[in-house]
Amino acid sequence: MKEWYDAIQNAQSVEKLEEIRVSVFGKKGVLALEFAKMKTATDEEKAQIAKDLNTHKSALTNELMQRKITLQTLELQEAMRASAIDVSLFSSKSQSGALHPVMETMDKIIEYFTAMNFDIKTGPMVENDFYNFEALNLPKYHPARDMQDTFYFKDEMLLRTHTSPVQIRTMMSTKPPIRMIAPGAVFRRDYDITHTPMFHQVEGLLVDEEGIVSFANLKFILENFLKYMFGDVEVRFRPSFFPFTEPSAEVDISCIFCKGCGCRVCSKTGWLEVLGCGIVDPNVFKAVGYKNVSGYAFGLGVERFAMLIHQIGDLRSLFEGDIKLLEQFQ
Ligand code: 2NL
Repeated sequence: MKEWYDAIQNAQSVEKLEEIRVSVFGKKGVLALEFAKMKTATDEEKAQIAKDLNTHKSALTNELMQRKITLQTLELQEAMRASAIDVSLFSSKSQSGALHPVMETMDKIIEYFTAMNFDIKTGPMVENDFYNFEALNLPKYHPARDMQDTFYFKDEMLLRTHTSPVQIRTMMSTKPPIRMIAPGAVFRRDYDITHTPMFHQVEGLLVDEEGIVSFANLKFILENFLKYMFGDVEVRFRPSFFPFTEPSAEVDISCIFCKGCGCRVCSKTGWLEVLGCGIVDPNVFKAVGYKNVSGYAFGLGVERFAMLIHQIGDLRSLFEGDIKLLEQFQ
């Protein structure tokens, strides 16, 4: 029997131990064989054999159990060691996402106007003729309504061409005073290096009792805004025309590339056009049912700002989703 005690002690795996258990305790195992020998023994011998065998049986059972626990522990430790993660190993560089330059620019614009106490308002992109054109002093047959410029659905529905319908909706649902910006996507049928069929605008509107809002207020808020966005630049207001404002102005900054000396980007003028603005036309207030109020409004293209800030030449590259371009803005 000694050999079996040795075999148990020398077993190197739980699997091997199981083989030994079968060889000792199995139906045709050594214990069964030894017990079978009792048949031919005398009564005294039988008693002695049975006593010896039962002692071995419980001793071997005990040995097996002990060895099994030892081996299981060793095997668990080995499994844990094999599957352990070496935190000191070098890893390959992981990819991380980043904010799109248009959204980053949008966030900075929103940050300024939020600090100036403007509310942020949004509205539907699919609009109707009234909110997008009629209420903005763009009557039927106005050239801006041209099929060539606007994406139309049936029943006078369309994709908004500016975010002004958000201001119209806000005025029709709330009383003055109003101090808001409307950021969002707008749509026009245009596609070249400076135009894409979808782009983003931020428009602003301030309305208060008649006589309170002046062009000087508008000038202050926009001059301050452009210095916040572009740093130390000159700001210039040029008379212009929009159907929804009177008087109207376009706003230029001194060229951020040549500091006003004249280069390719500013077409040698030294100036870059960045926004449009004006005093809200009385016809707009009439359309929304406002009386005895005055206000100013402005609008800008977010992609144009992003292009100038990041020196991107072709507007279309902002929408191609090319990783090579986007990686540069991480
Ligand atoms: C531009 C010019 C502008 C407005 C937008 C506006 C809205 C209402 C009433 C009056 Cl509800 N005006 N918006 C006014 C002046 C200019 O945008 O060049 N945008 C890219």
